[in-house]
Formats: sequence, C-alpha cells, structure tokens
Amino acid sequence: MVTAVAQRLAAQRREINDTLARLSLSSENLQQVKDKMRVELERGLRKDSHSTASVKMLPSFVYRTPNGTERGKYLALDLGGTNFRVLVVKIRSGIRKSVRMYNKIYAIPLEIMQGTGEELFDHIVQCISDFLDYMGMKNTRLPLGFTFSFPCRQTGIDKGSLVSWTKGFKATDCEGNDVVEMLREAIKRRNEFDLDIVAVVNDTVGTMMTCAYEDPKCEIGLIAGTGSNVCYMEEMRNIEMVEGDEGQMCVNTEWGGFGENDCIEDIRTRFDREVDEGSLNNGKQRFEKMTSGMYLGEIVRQILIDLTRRGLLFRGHITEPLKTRGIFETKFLSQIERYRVVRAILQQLGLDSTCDDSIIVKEVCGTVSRRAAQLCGAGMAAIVDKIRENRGRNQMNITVGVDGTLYKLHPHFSRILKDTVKALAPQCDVEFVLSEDGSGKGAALITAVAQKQVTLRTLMDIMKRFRRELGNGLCSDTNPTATVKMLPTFVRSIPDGSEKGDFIALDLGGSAFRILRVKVSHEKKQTVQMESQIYDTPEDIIHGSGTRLFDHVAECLGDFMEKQNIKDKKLSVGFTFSFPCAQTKLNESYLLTWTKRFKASGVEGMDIVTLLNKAIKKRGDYDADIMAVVNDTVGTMMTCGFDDQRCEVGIIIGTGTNACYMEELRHIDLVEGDEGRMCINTEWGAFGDDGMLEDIRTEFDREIDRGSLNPGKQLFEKMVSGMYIGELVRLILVKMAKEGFLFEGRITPELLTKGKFETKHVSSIEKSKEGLTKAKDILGRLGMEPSADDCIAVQHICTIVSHRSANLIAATLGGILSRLKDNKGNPRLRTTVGIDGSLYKMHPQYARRLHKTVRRLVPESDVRFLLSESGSSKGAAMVTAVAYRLADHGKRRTVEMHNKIYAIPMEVMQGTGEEVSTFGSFL
Ligand code: 0WK
Ligand code: 0WK
Ligand code: BGC
Ligand code: BGC
Repeated sequence: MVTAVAQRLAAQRREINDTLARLSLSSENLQQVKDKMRVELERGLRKDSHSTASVKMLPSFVYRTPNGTERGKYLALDLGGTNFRVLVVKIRSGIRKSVRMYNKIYAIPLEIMQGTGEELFDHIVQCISDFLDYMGMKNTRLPLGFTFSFPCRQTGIDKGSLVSWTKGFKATDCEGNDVVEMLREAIKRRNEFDLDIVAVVNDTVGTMMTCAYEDPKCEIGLIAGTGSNVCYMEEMRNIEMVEGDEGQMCVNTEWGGFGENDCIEDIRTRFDREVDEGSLNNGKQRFEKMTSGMYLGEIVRQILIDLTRRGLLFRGHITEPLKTRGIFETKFLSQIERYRVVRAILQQLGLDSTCDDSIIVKEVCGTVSRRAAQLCGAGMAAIVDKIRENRGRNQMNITVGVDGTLYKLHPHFSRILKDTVKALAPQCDVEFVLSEDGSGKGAALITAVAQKQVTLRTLMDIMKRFRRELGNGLCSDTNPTATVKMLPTFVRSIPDGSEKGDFIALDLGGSAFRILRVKVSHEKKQTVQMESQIYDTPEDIIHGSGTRLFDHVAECLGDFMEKQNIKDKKLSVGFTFSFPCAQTKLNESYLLTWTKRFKASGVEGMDIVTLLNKAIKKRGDYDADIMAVVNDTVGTMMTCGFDDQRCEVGIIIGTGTNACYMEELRHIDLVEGDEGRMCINTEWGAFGDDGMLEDIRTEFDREIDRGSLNPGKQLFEKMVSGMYIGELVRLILVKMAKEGFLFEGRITPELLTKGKFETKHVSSIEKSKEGLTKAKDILGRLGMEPSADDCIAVQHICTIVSHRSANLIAATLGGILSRLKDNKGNPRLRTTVGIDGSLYKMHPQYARRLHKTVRRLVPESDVRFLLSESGSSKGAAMVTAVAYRLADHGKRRTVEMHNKIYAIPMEVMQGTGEEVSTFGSFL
C-alpha cells in the first residue's frame, strides 16, 4: 500500500519535475539566450537586417543622460504601465538641484484600452483636464513629456508612430499613427487648454533618465513590470537607422519581441504557446510573454491546468475560475513566494488545495518567476557586454535604472536577475538602482533636454532660412527685397604678404573710435607696427548732423597726425566704417542706414568718403588720401588673414553684429566678372526685418525694437548683440518682478530706466565663481535688495539671453559655412573665422557656446576661430596697401599703356561693345 502510494507520489513527482524541468534553464541555455539576444541586438541596429530583426532597436532621439543643468516646470504623462499618471514636475539645477513632483493616478478602463484610438486619447485629455483643474494650471501652456510605453518608431524627439500595441492595449486606428499628433488632435478637439508636447519617450528611457539624474553611471533602463523592456546608450556609429556617427543615442531595444523569428523556440514551452495563442497579439512579444507581469500568472495558470488535467494537482478538479484567462495574477506569484499565502489565493479561485498542492503551486510559481528573471538576466548580460565591447574595455562598471511591479514586488526576481547577469557577464560590474519616482520624472528631464534639442532643430531651421537669404541677397532679382543685403566690398583677396607702406587707419562704429598709424614693412619678414589713439564720439555728435560728425572725425584725425608729427605727409587712409554701405569701389561707399548708437542726419544715402574729404578740405591743415573704406568685419577678416591664410570669414559680435566672407564672383550678380572671389559684407543684423523671425522673437525683443533708434530694422542684431542684450535682461527682470516672481515684486526707478542694465553686467554675472556676488552688487547699485534666490534667477536669465545670442549667431554662421563648403564642393570644409567684438571677448562662456553649437550645426567642417588681437584697423591697412599697390600698378601700367600705340581694327571699332571690351582686356 505505502509503496503503491509512495510510487504513485514519486511518479507524480517525476511527472511534475519533468513538466517543470522544461521551464528550468541550464547555464548553457542561458548562455545561448545571451548569445542569441546579442545577435538580434546587432541585427536590429544594422540597416540591412533591421526589418527582419525581432529586437527592433528603436532610436529614441535622446542623445545624453541628464547633466544637472536641466531646469523648469513640466507636465508629464505616464501611460502603459499598471497606472496612468499625470504629473507636474519642477526641476531645479545648480546648488539647489532637485526635482519635485506631484501626480495623480487615473484608471484606463478596459473598454477604453480596447476601444477606438479617438476614445483613448479623448480619455487621456480628459484626465489631463481634470489634473490641470485640480492644480489650477489650466491657463499655463507647459511643455509636456509623454511616456508612452509601447514600441514607437521615432523620427524625432516629438515624433513617434506606434508600431504595434502590446500588453492589454488594442485601441483601433492607432498602429502606424503618430501618437503625439493623436494627442495634439484630442487636445484640439477638447479645446479647453493648450500644451506644448515636446517629447515622447518609452518608459525604459524615462526610467534610465530618472536614475541617471542621481547616478551618472546609469546608462541602461529596465522595465520588469506589466511588460518587459530595456533601453541603453548606444554609440551613434552603430545605429545605422539614424544619420551621424558622433556621440551616443539611447536605443529602446523592445526586447519583448525577441524570439518572434523563432530563435528561442528551443526553450519555449507549450505553456508559453498557450499563453501566446490566448493573448491579444498572438505570435508577438514572445520574450515578454515569458518574462513579464502581464503573463507570468497566466503561464502558472496554464501549468496548473495541465497538472490538474493530468491529475497531478487539485485531485484533477479544474474549477471554473481556474479556467478563466488572466485570473491567476502575477501578484499572486509574488505573494505566494513571499508570504506563503498559497491556500488563501487558491481559495479565491475556488480551489480546495492540499498541502502538497500548495507546495506544487509554490514550486510552479517559483519556477516560472525564476525562468523569467533568468531570461531577463541573460538579455541584460548581452546588453552590458555589448556596451563594454563598444568601449573596448576589459572591465566596466555600469548602472541599470529599474522599474516595474514585478521587479519591485517579487521577492526573488531582482536577486535572480542580478546573479544571472553576474554569471553571464563577469567582466561587468552592474549595479541595479530602483527608480523611486517612476519614469514621469525621467520624461520631464528629457523634455528639459529636448527643449534644448528642439533648440538645435530650431537653429537648423534658422540656418536654412538664413542660407536662403544669402542667396536672395546675391541674386540681382531678389536683392532689392532681401533683408540680408550681401554688399560687395571690392576686396578680392586676403593679404598675400606683399603688402607694405605707412598708413592711417580710422576705426569708427564699434564701442570705441580709434585712429591708428599702421606701418607694414618687409625686413626679413612682413611686420606690422601700430600706434593708436582712442577718441570720444559724444552722443550729441553721433546724433547731430553729418557735417558735425565728419568734422569731428577730421578734427580727431588732425589731432592724431599732429601728435604723430605727420601733418605734412599725405598718407593713405583706410577707413573702417562699421555700418551698412553700398560700395561701388574700394573708396566710394554710400551709407544705407545707420545702426547701433549712430543717427547723424544727412549721411544716409551719401558717399562717406566724399563727406570725410569735404571735412578734411574744410580744415585745410592736412591732407589725406582715403584709399579704402572697409566694414569692420572685413577689417577683422583681413587682420586675421595676415596670420592665417585660411581665414575667409570675418565676424563681429560686439555692440553690433555682422559677418563677411569670401564669395565666388560668379555668384555675385551685382558685380561684373566671374573669375575669382570677392569679400561680401552680409549685414546679417537685418536678418528678419521682413518678419521671417517672428516665430522666435519674444515680447521683450519687440519692446527693445520699439524703444530703439531704428524700429523695424536690424531685428536680428537686436536679439543678439552687445548693444541690446543687457536691455533684454532688464526687461525680463522688470516683467518677472511685476509678476511677483522676483524681488518680492519690488522695482526701483533705476531698474525701470532703459540702458541701466548693461551687457557687461551680463558677462560678469555669468562668471562661474563670483557671478552671484556680482549680481548682488550690480542690482544693489540699481537700488535693489535681491535675495540669494533672486540672484540665482537673475544669473539664469542672463544665461538664457546670452545663450540664445550665441546659438542664433551659430545658426547664421552655420549658413555661411555651409555655403562656403558647397562653393568649394569639398565633403569637409576647413576654414578659419576671424572674430572680434566686446561681447565675444568679454563674456565668460560665449565663445565656448558659439563654437560648440557651430560644430553641432555644421558637423562636416573644421572651423578655427581666430580672435583678432589688434582690431580691424590692421586689416583696413592691409586693404589700403592692396588698393595702394593696385593704384600704383595701374598708374605705372597706364603710363606704360600711354607709351604703347595699338592699332584698333575698324571692324572692332564698329563692332559690338563686347568686342571692344574683350579687345581692351588684352591690353
Ligand atoms: C513605473 C513607470 C512607468 C512604467 C511602469 C512599469 O513610471 O512608466 O511603465 O513603472 O511598471 P508596471 O506598472 O507595468 O509594473
Ligand atoms: C574692434 C574692431 C572694430 C569693431 C569692434 C567691434 O577694431 O572695428 O567695430 O571691434 O566690437 P565692439 O567694439 O562693438 O564691441
Ligand atoms: C512595450 C515597451 C515597454 C514595456 C514596459 C512593452 O510591452 O513594448 O515599449 O517599455 O512593455 O512597459
Ligand atoms: C553694422 C555692421 C557692423 C556691425 C558690427 C552693425 O550694426 O550694420 O556694418 O559690421 O554692426 O560692428
């Protein structure tokens, strides 16, 4: 008897062991799973195998983890896990680095999950509306980060089409559609509030970002919850589905699909196939169905039914509840394995269980959860080893940010997973960090980063617009209406080292009016000696009549020549005149319009050489030969060209802003000839004067323009240059004080005074070490008593304004560089940019930011930024030297010509103008 029972029990035990053995994976099995996962990861990354890969490796357009500079207030949605949450997240950076959140959980009823897409998104918007009401935030248009925990094929940070639903979702008309668009449409349909949807992210990505905020080593995000998935930071060079090889991007692996190409059929059991066939998406998400919370309970139920059917459990009695799909929840596994509450749970399912039954059920649960944890461990081992090899390391420390109810609630899952990773990837020291705040925080951090990324995309768009304006300015048809006037300078080459002579240079239009004596000589090598003096340009002079202005210039020149004891000499003069001029030749230059602080009457439309000659003549105490008028950008390019022959761009970022560059003559319709190049003064300060930048101009920019000397003009300059940046900050401070955000709403008359907050203040407040103290001093001098928080906020506002300036100038410079590259037809551009101007020189971060953004906007270029040490006058002298040499050469040539008599054949004389001039050119 005993033996028969014992034999039966032993036989039953063997049968149960056999059944469970199929769910037990050996280390060989796990090694194979790891290897196969690795193969699928690679196939998902490569263009040629991506479409058939079962692990989709979807680009997320998140290029980096948080670096602590993120800040701001964001709304976040978290859809796709157990709970749908709406959150408001406040991020602070700097010394007060912190993230504060408030959220509300909303249900997503089954009929909504499996209804129409419109119903689903209307439901989501209704929850948002309720939340905004609750928070009293309906009128604030906050940027939003959308955690959407389903496979999405993204083409940008805010563009993602749903590949296929997973888990319990099956709403119609969604697959293949852009989820951001569907949300935007639902918000429009409701027409109650507006949101700026900046980013859509997968929950694994949100989780990675949340954990990386605390631990910079975190570069992997794992969800072991209702679903199962991983993302990690991959090298751009390995992601063939996205342009670019520099840096990294986070890839959402969607490893839930692993095995959809039958590569793990050897370890899938009939229970797994049962679960799959009974699921909403048969044949899909095979790996997920072996590892995630949505299915583990169901696998257990299938096994229990099988064992019961075979009489090995519950005396072979299958209750109705046990036949119900999904009734054995995964949380039961956790409860059974943690609290040994088997019987209570089985009772809920109408199952009377014996002790043995409870032991077997617990065993089945343990086996299923163990396999799930091991499989995730094997997958994770493949990921960490790939990252280690990407970096060519033998050893690597890395952190995985984790979330998900299965990982959080199951008593053994996390340990088994970690042990498996350790066993299969011994060269990686992997730390698992549980995400405390869910992926909502991560989504907000990504939105903060994305807003910067959006900036990049916006800048690329600005760059394109500017490129178009360059073309319009060069083309004679469109030049009259072009805002960027592309003024020919008649400077055809940069210095070639043969220049020499003794020159006077005038430098008018920047923050200082300088007169210089420039001696260019040739001993062993070409050297330049300069002596200079700065002269005042009082407001009454620059706002008075043109006559007075040029009399003042002539007087200063007289004074300088006196001091130099050269009044008896008629030296050649190079005149740096830093305003937009239409030139017909090197020394004939008509002022188009005043900019910056100048507004002298009777000068616009006039040739400034004539005006200066007149003033000099009127004095009669010295004579000068004005050989060349150059824009300060041209002078700067020439000055730098003296030291670096590759310099073909000149930029000023000072009181005003502008750029020039060497353009192909064949592209300059306004000047005769196709051979060679000529320097073009772009006058980019006027970019946007036709309304083309209205989408990025702010109320503060409009206020600046309204209060300026030249409303409606130089709109780009007014957003970026030193004359206006300080004033922009002042206007923002006044507004924020009025709204009670700053200085407890207190505003002094000084702070209300235009021009009181200068750009040099912005530069000193942004100094990393003493910036905050400076802020206190400067505001103190304006009668303000700022709190420490106020000073931090003021510093932040300075950063935003100056950063925008550097970014916008990088965009317009990017337009010039990409045009130069196309002109040359080279795959890579190598060039030097000569640069000058007090904003660029004085601001602590400006240069670095500008360089960095230029590199991001024009990656296929090697740009050297060369600061002009000696101002534009050396350049002006160079131009004068060239003009002088040409004139001298011309005179000698003319003399020669006078000596040689040429017979002009009749047919030529009576032929077309063309024939005459071609004939002439041979002279
Ligand atoms: C919490 C995250 C959410 C994610 C969820 C996954 O905030 O984005 O989808 O974890 O875990 P589950 O709720 O599916 O167990
Ligand atoms: C120094 C140059 C001058 C130019 C000035 C611009 O020599 O020609 O106008 O830089 O910078 P700003 O003085 O306006 O800051
Ligand atoms: C989805 C993933 C998601 C995971 C965890 C899976 O079903 O395909 O996008 O990350 O669940 O929520
Ligand atoms: C002028 C340019 C000049 C720039 C930098 C602008 O206001 O229009 O001609 O190059 O300032 O000084």
